[in-house]
Amino acid sequence: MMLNDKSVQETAVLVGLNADCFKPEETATEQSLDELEALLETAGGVCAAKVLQNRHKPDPHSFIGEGKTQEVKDLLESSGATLAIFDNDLSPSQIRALEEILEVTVLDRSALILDIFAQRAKTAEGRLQVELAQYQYLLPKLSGMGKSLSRLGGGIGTRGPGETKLESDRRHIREHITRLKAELEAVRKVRAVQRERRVKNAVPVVALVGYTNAGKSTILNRLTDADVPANNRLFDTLDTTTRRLKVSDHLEVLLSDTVGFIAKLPHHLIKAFTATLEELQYADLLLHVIDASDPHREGHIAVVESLIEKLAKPGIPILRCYNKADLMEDISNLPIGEANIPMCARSGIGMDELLTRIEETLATRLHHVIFLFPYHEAGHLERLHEQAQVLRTDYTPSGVEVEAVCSEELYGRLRGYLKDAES
Ligand SMILES: Nc1nc2c(ncn2[C@@H]2O[C@H](COP(=O)(O)OP(=O)(O)OP(=O)(O)O)[C@@H](O)[C@H]2O)c(=O)[nH]1
Ligand SMILES: [Mg+2]
Repeated sequence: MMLNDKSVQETAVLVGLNADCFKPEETATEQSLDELEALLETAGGVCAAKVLQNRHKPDPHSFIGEGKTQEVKDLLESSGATLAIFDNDLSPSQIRALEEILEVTVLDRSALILDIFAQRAKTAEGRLQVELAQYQYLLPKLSGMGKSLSRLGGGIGTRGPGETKLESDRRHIREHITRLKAELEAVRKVRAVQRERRVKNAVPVVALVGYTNAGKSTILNRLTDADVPANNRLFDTLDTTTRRLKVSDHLEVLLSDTVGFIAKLPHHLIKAFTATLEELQYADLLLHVIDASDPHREGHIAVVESLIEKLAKPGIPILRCYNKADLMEDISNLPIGEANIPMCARSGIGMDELLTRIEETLATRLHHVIFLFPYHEAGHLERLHEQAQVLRTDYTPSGVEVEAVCSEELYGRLRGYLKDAES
């Protein structure tokens, strides 16, 4: 057991402003403060107190108002907390003003999420994306930075670009951003080549999407031998993992796990993670994984759906996986309907149903057929191998018989060769 575990944990007071003039995604609520606490714990910190202030509009100087700032200051002093984390996005001048009054480091939700991503990023691509997001977040704030930049040592909000890097001038950071973008572009090119190969092989892509901690990685592990870590914490997965999945005897797909979503995801992160999230653009089917037992389920569904709308192909079919049904006392209030599947990924309940639904959904876009090509037209075989899934090839006296799963388009072009075309 680690003795000093507690001593390295940073304590923070969490603050949120609920202002009438804010848009819903800008405002803080009790629920978003609870989520901020979960984010803080994920980052390795401890919450000393949560303060929610209601105002008509933000105070031009102290954001939450003089009286409330004093209350936060008292809480900081009595608890010995060294951080004040705001649920709302703060401007550089707001951060500077608040740090002057509160005399501790002030962070906002975006900085905290970026910090978690910096801790979690494992692959080269993930690290590049997080670093890019951090620099893009920092750049406009640079001139206004007070304490946050001068903090020594590690701790929440300081991971990622190192202290010395932060002190260098804006031009240096701009150059660095350009370099990171170029490196990411190179990564994207490699992906594009891989994707082209997949398109040629006509393997449909199914992507798991959903709120963080909903159970996406658990489902991928259940269905394939991916062995992706699936822990009970936010943003466990940052990198896309793709595995082949045999859905049925005649359908194979690629199943991808993706980064989880959360309310108020910093737009720098979404932008920086385009390479990873691009996976959604090319998917043929989305599995929206939902923690059915979460009291804020409907809010989470709305957040994910609005991000799907931004990031995925319009009109893409979506199956909703109501996961963690085992944690619900009463599952009768789950929506019923073909696109909704109750399940418990941890024990495997509902997985067969999921496979059936995947097949049914994709089947309307795919044709499972048997062609018979006369030997002098066997050239079509090559095209089938390139653009469809060939399941069986038999050389019979009347020609080459090919059993395949192919797209609507290819089906249209080759339907004249269907074995049972007459019947
Ligand atoms: N009770 C219960 N727990 C589950 C179920 N499915 C997953 N979990 C747990 O929920 C937690 C999160 O699961 P993950 O699969 O890591 O979730 P994720 O959506 O990949 O999360 P991120 O990668 O962090 O976005 C883990 O502790 C899982 O064991 C389920 O059906 N029932
Ligand atoms: Mg995961």
